[in-house]
Amino acid sequence: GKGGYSLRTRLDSQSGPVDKNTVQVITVPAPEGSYAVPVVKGDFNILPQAAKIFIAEHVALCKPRGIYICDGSEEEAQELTDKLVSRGNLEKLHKMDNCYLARTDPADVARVESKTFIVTEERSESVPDVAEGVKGILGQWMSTDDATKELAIRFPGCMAGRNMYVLPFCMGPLGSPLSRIGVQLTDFSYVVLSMRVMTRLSPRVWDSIRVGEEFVKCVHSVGCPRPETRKLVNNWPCNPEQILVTHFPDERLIMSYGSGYGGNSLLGKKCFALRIASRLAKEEGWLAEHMLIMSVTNPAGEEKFIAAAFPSACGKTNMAMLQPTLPGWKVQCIGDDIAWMRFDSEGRLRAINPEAGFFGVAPGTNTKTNPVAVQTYQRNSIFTNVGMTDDGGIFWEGMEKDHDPSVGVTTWLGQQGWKVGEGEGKAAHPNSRFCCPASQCPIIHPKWQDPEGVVIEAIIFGGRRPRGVPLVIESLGWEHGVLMGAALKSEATAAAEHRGNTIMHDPMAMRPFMGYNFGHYLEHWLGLQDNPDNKLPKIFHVNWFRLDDNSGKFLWPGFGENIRVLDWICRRINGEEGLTVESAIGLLPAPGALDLQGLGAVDMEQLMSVPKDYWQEDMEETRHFLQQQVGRDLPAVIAQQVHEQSLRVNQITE
Ligand code: TSX
Ligand code: MN
Repeated sequence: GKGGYSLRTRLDSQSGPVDKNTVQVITVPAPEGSYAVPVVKGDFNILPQAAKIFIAEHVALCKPRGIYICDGSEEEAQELTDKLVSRGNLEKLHKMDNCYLARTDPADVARVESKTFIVTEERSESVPDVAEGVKGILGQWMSTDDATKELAIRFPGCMAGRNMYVLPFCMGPLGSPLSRIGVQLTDFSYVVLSMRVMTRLSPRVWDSIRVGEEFVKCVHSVGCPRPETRKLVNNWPCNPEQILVTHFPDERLIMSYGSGYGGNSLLGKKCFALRIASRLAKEEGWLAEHMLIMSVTNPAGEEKFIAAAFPSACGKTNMAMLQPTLPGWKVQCIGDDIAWMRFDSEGRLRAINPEAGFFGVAPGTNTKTNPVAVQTYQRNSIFTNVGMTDDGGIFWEGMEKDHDPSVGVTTWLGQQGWKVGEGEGKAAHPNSRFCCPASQCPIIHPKWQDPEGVVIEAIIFGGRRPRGVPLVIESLGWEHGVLMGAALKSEATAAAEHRGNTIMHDPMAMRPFMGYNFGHYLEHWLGLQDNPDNKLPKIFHVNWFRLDDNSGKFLWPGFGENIRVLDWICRRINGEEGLTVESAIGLLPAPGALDLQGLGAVDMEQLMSVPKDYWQEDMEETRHFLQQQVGRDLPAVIAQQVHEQSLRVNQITE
């Protein structure tokens, strides 16, 4: 294809009907001539031609010893689980119901942003035109030639001695017009089991391909051909020195090598549902966003659907499963990580959750911070890099109050006899995960699989901002709201490669997940207002993390009390008057407009204040950031919004 990563392979169509269930491949030119690889499960012959070609090309490239065509069934999952248990890859958690623990090689514990690339003909398609000498943080581009070279030193023969698993999957409800299909090839059955939780893994996808539906091609290898040259740690196959995650948006292709971990290996999630999908969405006029989707119902029974984008370590999953403290209110969850949204023929913004499970950060999750998640992962779940209690339960940092301290823990590194308060180091890796089916969530919304999606009436951006940023701000309009998203920043997380307590930019919470030039992305968002039929949702910014300037304590109790902010947002959607006061940075709740009944003392004056000196500096920093990182690709409308907000901030009288 167009500048693509092309394999000189084709299916052997001359050899007549294939009666043996094998994948016949001919490499062109043929170093080894024609050969066949046994299909150890499933029937290759009945697959649609486009899938056969994709598989055969990559069989010829990766040289697996067998092909295992997955059907997503329970029996299949049991077979693969048993095999992983017998090899010591998975450990059964006897205290729980059908739950397993995986320990990775400690060198393979997170997404690797530095090895993640978007590959296009032109650099400017993938990343903004940054200022000379500036390192862009909004994604990385690799040329087609370089990518072809890098893949050519990794993929040939990379699955030798291993099975190639073939996963037909759907992102979003099967049959929804908002959904997309993919086929992932992988040589690690842990990935199969995780993809079975996180996506709709179903042979029905073959039928869609047969009638011509486009599918995203996902190729994943841990990069450990047999016989192994590198000694496995924890029996976890990976090749950390050679990790490379490449996306070819023009070809709807993802090639990921060297890592078995989450975002590097479950290609339906970040690679497909965000990076590739954001490109598809741009081409086709929709949105693929790093957002939770929730519904909020007030005591009168009025329901609203909200999407919200938060950088990591802001409690996005907790928010998606919030337990309201105000009587009569109800929150239901549609998704905790990704939203695909499109305006329908009546101009309503329809959203689906493309995923089928939650792949959440474990540490910090407990019966106080997220009782709903705790219930969700009690069965049929896979835990990665958490601690294991001596009675076959799970343990991680933040779970101390849910745990009997006399029970010993085996740490994620396999160290036995670790005890709370005594043990050296941590029980769980800070980026350890639970992976559980969304269907088990006790507050999953009845419409979570509705093919039409749900109607989004508000978009919330949020960050972890210890200083200067009020609890909640409503944007002055769509363009100002897009600026709020573009200027999103948050106190940095320990989960990623970046560390420390600095405030980092994470525009739209999409910094690690942009599939194309962020300037073009902003243009796309702005362009949504050009269709007069579109009912644009209101845009808000929230900050649960502001600290008291004197005591250093959190000014806002957060968690279930956040329903008070959602209540105000719902009333704003209804157009209720008298709820706001104008400020330099947007509309704030008018005194008395937030329902604070039953809350202890909250210093609302400090919580809502807009300090002039802080915001003058912040606007200057934002202007600098956008100029440096988006440069000439920054839409004039956004530059103008920055300019106007700066003028308003300069006029603050304190
Ligand atoms: O998830 C959080 N949310 C959203 C919940 C719906 N967290 C945890 C973030 C880490 C991933 C929060 N932490 C929230 C919040 O609203 N707020 C805070 C800060 C905070 C922490 C503790 C207390 C109050 C605020 N109070 C006590 O510990 C008693
Ligand atoms: Mn996420």
